[in-house]
Amino acid sequence: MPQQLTLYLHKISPYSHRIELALAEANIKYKAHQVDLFNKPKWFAATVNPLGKVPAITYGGPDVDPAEPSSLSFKLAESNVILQFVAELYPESGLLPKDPVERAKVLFFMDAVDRHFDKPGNDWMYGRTESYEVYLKGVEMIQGLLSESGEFAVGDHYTIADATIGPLLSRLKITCGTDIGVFSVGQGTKLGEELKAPKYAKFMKYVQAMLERPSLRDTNDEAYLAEIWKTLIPKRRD
Ligand SMILES: N[C@@H](CCC(=O)N[C@@H](CS)C(=O)NCC(=O)O)C(=O)O
Repeated sequence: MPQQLTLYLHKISPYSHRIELALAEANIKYKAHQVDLFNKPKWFAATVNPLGKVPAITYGGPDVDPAEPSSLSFKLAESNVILQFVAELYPESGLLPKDPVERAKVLFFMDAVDRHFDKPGNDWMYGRTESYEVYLKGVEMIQGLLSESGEFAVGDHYTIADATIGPLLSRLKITCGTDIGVFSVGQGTKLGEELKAPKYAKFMKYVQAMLERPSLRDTNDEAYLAEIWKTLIPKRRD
């Protein structure tokens, strides 16, 4: 009997979305519990993740109401750490290859996504950097790491490397399509146009392949995200 697995998440969180994707791709049964990040219940930091952030999971212990987590379950946070844990729990899922070199490629890709794609993307979107140049450099780096066919991040099937970047790709699409961000008007749209250059063709083909996968397609509420971004992301001052 597999042990209980509960995922604490929020719809706005790309890091939560990473775990949803991996669990869906591996067809793993779990309970999902939305944590209201705008009015966080006290029990969440007290009993699940002291940092109060999602995603977090509980694993094992008795099968309880997620709002009353058991002290007997294992608690884990940090999306990439959770992804690796889930992949190790279900080795037959292929989410993390057995071969040490392929495995290292997956872990390296995940690290590169956080350092060179997610961070500069957020810095630009929230007005901490003036231009999207560093973000575009990140796109080039990620493109260089993609598997030869460009269908998957690593090798010839879905791994946790794809789950790490998937939610960020759907959010990139929203930024380019809606121009929402703390940047000069038109910069989001301009980035979208730049990404159509042949130079980024392999990356864009990969983006398309990921967006079309049922795991992402069925959990991707672009309209909701765009609406909530409009209320949460301040407009540029000039
Ligand atoms: N590095 C963490 C980031 C998690 C994170 O920042 N989660 C945000 C939502 S996207 C959160 O829970 N924020 C609530 C808060 O900080 O109070 C991960 O990869 O899991």
